[in-house]
Parts: sequence; structure tokens; C-alpha cells
Amino acid sequence: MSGGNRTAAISTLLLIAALALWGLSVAHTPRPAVPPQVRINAPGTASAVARDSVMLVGTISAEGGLSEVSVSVNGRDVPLAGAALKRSAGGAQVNVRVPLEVGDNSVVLMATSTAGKPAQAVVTVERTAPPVAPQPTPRPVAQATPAPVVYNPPPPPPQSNEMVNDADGSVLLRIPGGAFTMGSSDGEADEKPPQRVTVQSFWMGKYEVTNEQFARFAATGYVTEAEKGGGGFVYDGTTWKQDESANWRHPSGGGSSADPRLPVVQVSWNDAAAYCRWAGLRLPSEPEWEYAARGTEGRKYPWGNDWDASRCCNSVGSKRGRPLPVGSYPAGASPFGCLDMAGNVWEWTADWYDRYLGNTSDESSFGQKYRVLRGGSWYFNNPDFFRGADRFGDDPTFKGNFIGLRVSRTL
Ligand SMILES: [Ca+2]
Repeated sequence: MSGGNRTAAISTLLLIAALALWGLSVAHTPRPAVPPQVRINAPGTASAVARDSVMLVGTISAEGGLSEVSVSVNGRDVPLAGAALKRSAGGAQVNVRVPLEVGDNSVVLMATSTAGKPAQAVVTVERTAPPVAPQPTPRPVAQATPAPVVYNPPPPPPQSNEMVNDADGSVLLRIPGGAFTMGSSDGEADEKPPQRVTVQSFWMGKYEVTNEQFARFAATGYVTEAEKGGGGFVYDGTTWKQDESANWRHPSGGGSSADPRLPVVQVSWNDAAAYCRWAGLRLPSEPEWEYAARGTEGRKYPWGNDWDASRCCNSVGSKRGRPLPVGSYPAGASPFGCLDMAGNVWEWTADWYDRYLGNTSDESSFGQKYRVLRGGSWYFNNPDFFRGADRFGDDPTFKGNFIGLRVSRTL
């Protein structure tokens, strides 16, 4: 083959190869896809009427599915557990009360579609009256001679980490805000996926509410749902029964009586919420409850990561079959000092039993049907139910001799 022919042959081969590659690219390159869109509909401004918080309401639509949703205020993450985030097939509804600190001026709602398409909306916070940062009291400078006559105001009392609520006598512990990992990766399906959650400082009941305290509320004329008719569930360690004579005054029905030291039971969620309103308190949110029980290090149980039946009122390996006076297990205290957060009575929380962000289980109980119970109860014989991450939902009208409440209060 001559040099000219060789050159012509190579050129022909290159042309064929180029045409083949072009053909391949034409055959296999999909039409340029329009990336699935994610849109956020949220107001541009929101009024902080209460000065220390603002309601953020927004609608997210995501073509092809929604992956992540998050809310932050001036760079701090805001928890979106429970009723704060309602997912649907085409997106989600966000409805969350955002706690504010001094200087906070914007809330950012972010969303990402399953195809990775991000969107965000910035909501400017308008305050009706700006909060005033507490100013340290200026201390007079000591003078040498001549000694001036100065009035030294008494120092402010040290900030107490414990207080008693006047209306109901609840002992409240100051829970310093912080971040922790809520949920778990190896527990029940409804605890997944674990997520970092930031909790603002708040007050939490040191003990479950007692019969002595509930009697003060009942003295105002309040009648519980069990007393209005139907009674409540009674478990005696062996058999279950719906007992029409059971109510908080007669926890196990019939002739049983309410020991003032014992946690109140046979109260529905509605009763528990009414008690809190009367006392000027509120039920803890799920993140608050779990944070108070597990601490910043996310303990499995209030006292640590290993099951210890001697640290809480339970029926694991025994037939205890009854609750005990609140605070009977000081060695079972949570990192913040709350007692009986595992065992004794199950505790109502404020939140609906709903899906955690990113949870994919087919749990049909999720939604605004059931209220969350936390901490397990005296009759359980499985250590898993005493874990701080364990969740359960029950009808807001349900009552039994194993369910009570713990109070909390905004700082
Ligand atoms: Ca408890």
C-alpha cells in the first residue's frame, strides 16, 4: 500500500469510527430531562407576636418526590418531628413554632427533591416589640480615699435550676438546651431514621404527676373522662379488663384507692392536657421528652446504655404488677435529674404519633390520630420498651392504670 493510499484508508477508518460514535450518541443519549422541580410556598414575613417564637407555615411541592426538609433560624436547626412536618405524595406541609433568640431575624425553610433539586424560602421575622437582652448590673468601682458613700445593690439571686410550680406543686428542673440524636437506627421502625435535633432550654417535671397533685385539680370541679362514663383499662399483672368503675380515684376499679404518693393514672390525653392548662404548664414535646431522658450523649436508658432492672419500676423478670411512689429509683435518674423516665407509668406527650422526617415505614397509625406515650410502664417485661427512643401512640381518650403524665414549661 502506497503512502497516499494508507493516508486515505486511515481517513476513511476515522470517518467510519466518527460516524459510529455519532450514531451511538444519537441512539443512547436520552432527551435532555427537565430536572424535577421543588417549590416552596411560604410567606415572606411572619410576625413574632409572642416575641420569643414565630409560627412558620409553608407548603412544599416536589415533582418526583421530596427528600429532605429542614428549617433553621439564624443558622440554628429547628426540630421538625411530630406534627411539624406532614408529608404527602406530592410534597409536604410545614407547620412549626420556631423559638427565637435575641437578634434572630430570619427563618429559612429548605427542601430537596429526591432528584437532588434544592429550593429554599427565607421568611423575615417582624417583631411586635423587640426583646431586650438582660444587661448586667454595673458594679460600682471601689474607690480608695476618700471612701464615697455608694449604694451596693444586693447581688441577683443565683439562677436556680429547680423551681416549684405554685398551682400544682410540680418540681421543675431547668433543662439546658442542646443538640442530640433523636431516634435510633436499631430500634423499632417508628424510631428511624435517627436525626440530629436541637432543643431549646425548658423546664421539665422532675417526677410524674401524683394523685396528691391531681386531687388539687379535681377540687376545682374537673371531672375526668373515665369518671364521665366507661371507666378505664385495668391490668392486674395477669388479666386485662375494661372496668367501668376505674378512674383516677379508683385506679384499679372497685374499692381501690389513690395513694397520694403514686403517679396519677386513668387519665386520658385530654385530661392530661386539661391538667396542664389549669397548672399553667404544658405537656412536653416528643423531642423535649427524649432529650430530657437521654441527654446530649443520647443514652439508651436514662441512667446509661445497659439495661438494669434495679433502676426503674418494671416487670422484667418479676411480677411487680403495680406502680410505686414517684422518685423511688434515684439511681435511675436521667442526665438532667428527671426520675422515672423509664418505667413506673407511661407518660403522655404533646405530640401526635407521626412519621419522623425520612421514615419510610408503612405504619398506618401515623398521622393526627394518636398521641405519643413515652418511657414504658410498670407492667412491661421487655427492656426495649424502657429505652428513651421508644415510642407508642394511643387514642387521646384512652386511659388505663398504667398511663399518667409529666409536665413541662417553656423557660
Ligand atoms: Ca414514667
